[in-house]
Amino acid sequence: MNTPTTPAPDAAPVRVDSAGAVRTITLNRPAALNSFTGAMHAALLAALNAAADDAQVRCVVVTGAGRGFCAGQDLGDPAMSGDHVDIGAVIERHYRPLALRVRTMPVPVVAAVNGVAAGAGANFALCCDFVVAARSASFIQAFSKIGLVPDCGGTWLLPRLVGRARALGLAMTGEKLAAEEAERIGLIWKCVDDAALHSSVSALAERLAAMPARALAETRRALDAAMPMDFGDALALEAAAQRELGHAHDYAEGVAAFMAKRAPVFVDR
Ligand code: T3D
Repeated sequence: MNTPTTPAPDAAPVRVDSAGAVRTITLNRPAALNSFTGAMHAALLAALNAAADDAQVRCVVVTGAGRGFCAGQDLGDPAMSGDHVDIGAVIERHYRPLALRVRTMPVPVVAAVNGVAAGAGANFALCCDFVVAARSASFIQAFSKIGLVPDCGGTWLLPRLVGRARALGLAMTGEKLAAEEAERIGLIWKCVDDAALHSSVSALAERLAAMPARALAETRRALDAAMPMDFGDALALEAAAQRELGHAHDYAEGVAAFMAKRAPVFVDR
């Protein structure tokens, strides 16, 4: 049973719920497919920061209220769109901090994509460590249709996830990609039946929450850092990471639990 940790009215742009060590953040502007306004950005970043700062939280899930996950920028928000708005400043103020926050969380982040994810909404999901999508969900790099380039990390993420040809194809055409196809080409972790989304994500989040969070965050950091490196530098990076983790509680606990044939209790973040 989820326990609300933020007594937010329904109109709040994000809802925050906790169940054990799993913190769920729900984008909550369903009438506009949870598209980003300045207020939603502020609330989302605050919720992510709060989860990062709370030692009890060991996995974060982000999802959308209603039939969509997130349709990207709210194109009707006068504060963030329109003729006289410096879009570069909007990206610097909102999307860059959001993407960096997700990619540096001390715990794993799972996107539960319940419906369409378009524009920055799609790339916000792809910033997460795991994307589990309902079969009826879809991913749209909608930027080209309004004369923009992929943002919220899309230019970096897409070619790394699916290769240059598919990245360019998706970004230039803005075609809708079904969740099943997104899984097939390696854009996302899993596509599941709509009715199974909640239970699949809960099971994954609980499993991740029981794992050594610090090692998982280091794994993300090391994989991302190794991408532009040559093999030798990546080996050195691995040695440095193992050196650090080898002094941490969770390594001792993991080995002790293995030897004693008991379940480990990981606490590091
Ligand atoms: O400042 C900047 O602009 C820079 C930042 C850029 C980052 C970006 O994300 S750029 C990309 C912005 N997003 C889009 O271009 C996507 C626009 N939306 C769509 O193409 C479609 O809505 C979808 C393909 C996502 C879903 O289509 P469908 O047919 O399922 O739903 P719908 O009827 O189009 O939308 C439902 C409602 O949500 C509708 O409102 P209404 O008519 O019922 O009152 C629609 O206007 C609203 N909505 C959907 N997307 C947005 C939106 N309202 C504002 N902004 C949106 N992005």
